[in-house]
Parts: sequence; structure tokens; C-alpha cells
Amino acid sequence: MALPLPEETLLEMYWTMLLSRRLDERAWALHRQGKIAFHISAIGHEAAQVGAAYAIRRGYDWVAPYYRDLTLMLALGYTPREFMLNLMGKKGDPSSGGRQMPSHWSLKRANVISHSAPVATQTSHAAGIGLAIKLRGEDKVVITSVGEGSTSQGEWYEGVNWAAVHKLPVVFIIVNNLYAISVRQELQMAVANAADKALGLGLPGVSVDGMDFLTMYQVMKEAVDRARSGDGPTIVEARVYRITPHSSDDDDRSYRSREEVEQFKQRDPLLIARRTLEGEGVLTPQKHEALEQRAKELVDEAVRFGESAPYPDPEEAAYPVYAEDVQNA
Ligand SMILES: Cc1ncc(C[n+]2csc(CCOP(=O)(O)OP(=O)(O)O)c2C)c(N)n1
Ligand SMILES: [Mg+2]
Repeated sequence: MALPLPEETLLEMYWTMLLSRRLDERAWALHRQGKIAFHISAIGHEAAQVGAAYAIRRGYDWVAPYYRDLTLMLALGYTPREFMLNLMGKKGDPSSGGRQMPSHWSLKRANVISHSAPVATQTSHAAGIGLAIKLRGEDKVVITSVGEGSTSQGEWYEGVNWAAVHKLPVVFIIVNNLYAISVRQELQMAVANAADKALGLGLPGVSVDGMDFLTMYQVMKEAVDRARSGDGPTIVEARVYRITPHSSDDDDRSYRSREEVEQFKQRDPLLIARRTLEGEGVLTPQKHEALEQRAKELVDEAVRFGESAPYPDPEEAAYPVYAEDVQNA
């Protein structure tokens, strides 16, 4: 098939997915060892996130993510060390200096805004940033993501509606992993696809296989190009599956069968990407092994770094989260 990106870029995307998976698995282990208080996982969501990240101009466009977006964050330059500081609530955590819950991202150097824990608040933040871009006459775009359950929130409709009315340069990603904690999609919406909600809001809505990073990239690229050229926002629904429980504090055996989880594991986005890239001769088993080795070393090193890092000083609790001069803002 015709590959949409240079081989080197495809390998970089694969590497980001692999690193995300290995960091994520380590986070689960750290939680079970009592070394961190909480983890919320991106496992199963990696392809959708890397596809979205590579569709924007990273470091130039704006990003309003949600808590599952570890792979997206890594693609934007977030480091394994920073992730460990975040998980462990240590000094220097770029998201909040150890004050927010883990995985409530912020990364100023990558134009990732800080976000709140109430789901879908980032939707109206993204619409607001979109309006600012339009008023300033810039050619930037904003991407923002929520889970499918979060599209039940009034704030989600308000943000998307505003962006559609004013043709703002925003791409609204809905990560449909079928569940909002224990609540299945059918109990959240009467439409078959979350993207169908676009019809009532007056913007295009596309539902895609979010387990395939190339499909996601191509659909996101179109939506981002559309937004950048002034044609307005798009909803992109990425159909994925949450292979893990909702978070470290959830027991998914109470609401879904093991057979269902096993069935979706056959469509693990990492396996799909590996198969595609090996089929195209971009990846070889040897290259894959070398990446595995590198990921293990990086994760080990990041854990050591996080464990030996100090906790924030008590007065840092009163510092601002996003302001330029943290000491004097
Ligand atoms: C307004 C609000 N209500 C409830 C919660 C608690 N909560 C956190 S995540 C979550 C489920 C969200 O599900 P979904 O949007 O499908 O995202 P997923 O976790 O499946 O990726 C809920 C109910 C919250 N954070 N904010
Ligand atoms: Mg969900």
C-alpha cells in the first residue's frame, strides 16, 4: 500500500506507541507495589493518540487532552522521567508540580493546556482557544479529546456547538472505548456512533477504526487541514477498546466478561501496527527487539529518577500551575 508518511516517521510513531505501552505497564506494577497512588491507563488507545499527534504541527498547534492521552503526550515530547514525576507526585512534575491527579496533563512547552478533573471541561477550553486563534488571525488549530461517555456532558455540546457556529479551527476527538467506567455506550447515547451527534450540531462527524494508527492519522490529517484552512471544526470518533480496567481502582470483572476483553485483545493496536510495518518492510523483528530493549532501559531509568526525586516544597502548593514565572506570579 502507499504509505502516507516517510518510513522514519512511521517508525517513530511505532516507537512512541511501544514506549507508551511499556511505561503504562510499569505504572500498573508500581501501583500494585504501593509506590504510586493511582494510574489511569492508555493501553488499547495508543494508535488513536499517535495518529492524532502526528496530524498536527506539534509544538505549534494547541492541545487540550484528557487523562488517557499518555501516547499523545509522549508524541508531543513528554518524557518518561516527567511521567514518573507526575505519577509519584514529585517536584518538577510539569503538569501541576505534583498537585493534580496523575495523568491530568499539562505541558507548557508543547502548548498542552492544564485541564480539570470534571470531564469535558476541556471541550469549552478548546472552543475558547479556537476563538482566540480566529480573532488573532493565526493559522493554528486546537485538538481536544474526551471519552464517549463524556459526550453526555452539557459542556461538551456547548463547546462543540460554539465552535460549529463560529467555524473555529478545532478538531473534537471522541475516544470511544465502549465504556464510561462500568456504563456501556448504549446507556449513554441513543445514536449508533458517537460521531452521529455531529448531525445535530452542524459539523462533519467521522467514525474511524482507532486501533489502526494509519487510519486515524489520515482522518485526523484531513480534519486538521480543514480546520487550518478556515473551514471549521470536525468531530473524529476513534473506535477503540479499553483493554485494562478503567483505572487502578476499578475491577472490570464486575461489568464485562473476560471473553469480551480477550476478543478485543486480538485487535491490540500495537500488534496491528507491527503487522502493518513488518508487512511493508519498515520494521523487522530485529528492529522491534532493539526498540523493546531501549524502552525497557528508558522505563527503568525513569523509575529510578522518579524514586530519587524530592517531593515539592510545602510552599509550592500555592504556586500557579501555568504562569510563566512560577515564583513571582
Ligand atoms: C463531570 C464528571 N462526572 C464524573 C466524573 C468521574 N469520572 C471520571 S472518568 C469517568 C468516565 C468517563 O468515561 P469516558 O468519557 O467514556 O472516558 P474513558 O474513561 O472511557 O476513556 C467518570 C464518570 C468526572 N471526572 N467528571
Ligand atoms: Mg469511554
